[in-house]
Amino acid sequence: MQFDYDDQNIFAKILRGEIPNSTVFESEHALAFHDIQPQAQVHVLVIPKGPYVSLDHFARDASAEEQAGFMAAVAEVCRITGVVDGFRAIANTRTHGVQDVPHFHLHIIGGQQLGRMLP
Ligand code: IU
Repeated sequence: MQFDYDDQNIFAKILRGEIPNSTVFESEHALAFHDIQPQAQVHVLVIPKGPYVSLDHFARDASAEEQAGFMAAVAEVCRITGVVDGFRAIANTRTHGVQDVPHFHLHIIGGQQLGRMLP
């Protein structure tokens, strides 16, 4: 599988500081910010700082340090947003997964009771 990263995607622009964001947490390897169209009381996107288009790209090609840094950011977002009663983590991927932005992002959705979600 060939992964071609487009550095003009909107999250790349956010990472370069060309577009503002509502930051929840930032570290060397990851940035987390509030989704501009929240689907629940908590809706945060966690993105790696490296150029990865999707979860499978990140899982295959990111270093162990980048992956650990990303997961640490997820833990920080869960702590900061206080989703102690649970949440949903979603990585929409490519066409079948209805991915709009081609920079890997994990949606952290919660802060309220969610419904069942299957196609
Ligand atoms: P996706 O289908 O998982 O690729 O959804 C992209 C998400 O990014 C979606 O929930 C948008 O509301 C969100 N988003 C954003 O937070 N800021 C932006 O500038 C843009 C999209 I464009």
